[in-house]
Amino acid sequence: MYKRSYITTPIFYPNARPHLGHAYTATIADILARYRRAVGDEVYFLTGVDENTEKVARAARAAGQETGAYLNTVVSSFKDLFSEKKLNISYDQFIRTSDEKVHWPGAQALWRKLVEAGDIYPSSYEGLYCVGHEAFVTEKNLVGGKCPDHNEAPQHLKETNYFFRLSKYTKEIKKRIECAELQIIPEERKNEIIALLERGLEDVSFSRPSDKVSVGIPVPDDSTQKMYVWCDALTNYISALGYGRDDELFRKFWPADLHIIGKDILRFHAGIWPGMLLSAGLPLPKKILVHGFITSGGKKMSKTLGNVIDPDTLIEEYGGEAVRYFLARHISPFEDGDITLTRFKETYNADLANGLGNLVARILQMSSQCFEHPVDLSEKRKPFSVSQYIEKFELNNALIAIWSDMSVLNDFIQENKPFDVIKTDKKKAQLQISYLVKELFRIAEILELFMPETSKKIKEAIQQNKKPENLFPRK
Ligand code: ME8
Repeated sequence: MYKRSYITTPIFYPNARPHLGHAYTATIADILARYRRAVGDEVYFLTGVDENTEKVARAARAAGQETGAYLNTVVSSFKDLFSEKKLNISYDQFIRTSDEKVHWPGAQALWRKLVEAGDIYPSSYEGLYCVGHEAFVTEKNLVGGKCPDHNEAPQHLKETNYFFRLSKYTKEIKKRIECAELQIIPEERKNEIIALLERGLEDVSFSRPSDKVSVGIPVPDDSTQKMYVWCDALTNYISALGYGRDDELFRKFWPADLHIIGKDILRFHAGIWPGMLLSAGLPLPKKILVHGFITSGGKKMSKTLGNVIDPDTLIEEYGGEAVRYFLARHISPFEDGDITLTRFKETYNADLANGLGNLVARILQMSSQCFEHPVDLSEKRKPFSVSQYIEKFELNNALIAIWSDMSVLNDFIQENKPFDVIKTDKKKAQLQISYLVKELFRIAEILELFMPETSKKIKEAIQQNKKPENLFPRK
């Protein structure tokens, strides 16, 4: 059935170059967007960066640069990583929240809606603020006086700002999640947010005094305050579609089918965001897919901890397609997954160099020997055989299924030895080899979601009936 499908990633903090965690979210979002396009949906795929934050301003100061210039450099490195020559992320829009024309009108329009609903009120606040999290924290979140995730003591804040009446929406959000109008995937994450909602959501501070923060969107009608960065950031999902300015895309694509996020930002997306939308009288997103964390050598990979694997290092050595493959196949979308350089190399050699690369070379070698013209591919092919997995977001299982189809072809070659049959019975060899070529073409079509360039090269080689360049040289 024809559908419109709006898919988003979080907007990433450009306070440093992108790391493998960002690459992971963008890659699985891209695979799901390609899948929806392949089944005929009209897709709008959004990604971008979260710029109006103290983290970024601080990083710019540390680099001795002006914030705008610093942002342009880091944002280019995100765009470069997502470009066709690297991860090939097929987004329709890359939003920057510093963009006063694209993003700010939507953020301010939504703010006004919350005010109209009577859900914004001034109050004084005293508490602890962790810049790493860009969120208020409590004593019980700390270990030895420091935030354990960022290894830094929080700031002590005492100020007057605006609050959002989130507590009012606790019941309604819980109801919508329980009846799956807003689906949280997987179940474990749904239970986590339900437990939080059962304890009740508290009102949240939604602005900061302008003189205390160096960046931020001005609160409408009060120049002494700037929006709290999460209030600003969450709005990107609708401002990108033109909410608050030209809302044609908004009317077409909202509500989102799928927000893809990491588990660290679940409460913002399944608590604050639905609260804001309910307050504004807007429909809630349909699904939130919450993935785990990539660890390296068993530890969370984070800019602050310094154990980051730079995706560019892997791409330079193995290519963007291999990185996409590893992330989709070897990191479960629902749990934490570990990566080390050794494991990456082993996988590359086993699955891609010896596996896919070798199979393609063998089949096309035989086909170019046996046929003068390319094999006829016009007959109707089987529908997408991995839909059952992808619909459930089991990208790893989809790839396991494809590799098991490939081993069927390898077994077939092993048993029937078409390369020998050619010498004695050309007709029989042609039947065997055309079966192999057609199956390989079908596999290449499915691989388009995971490794678009490789898929294209395999299909072209089949259509030209010639052995392709070595797709995955052994390392
Ligand atoms: O939280 N493993 O931005 P952020 C897997 N700007 N994924 C990871 C990861 C890891 N080790 N580290 C990060 C923010 N991610 C806010 C979001 S949205 C309105 C605002 C991925 O740069 C994962 O998707 O810290 C996580 O949720 C996101 O990057 C956080 O990126």
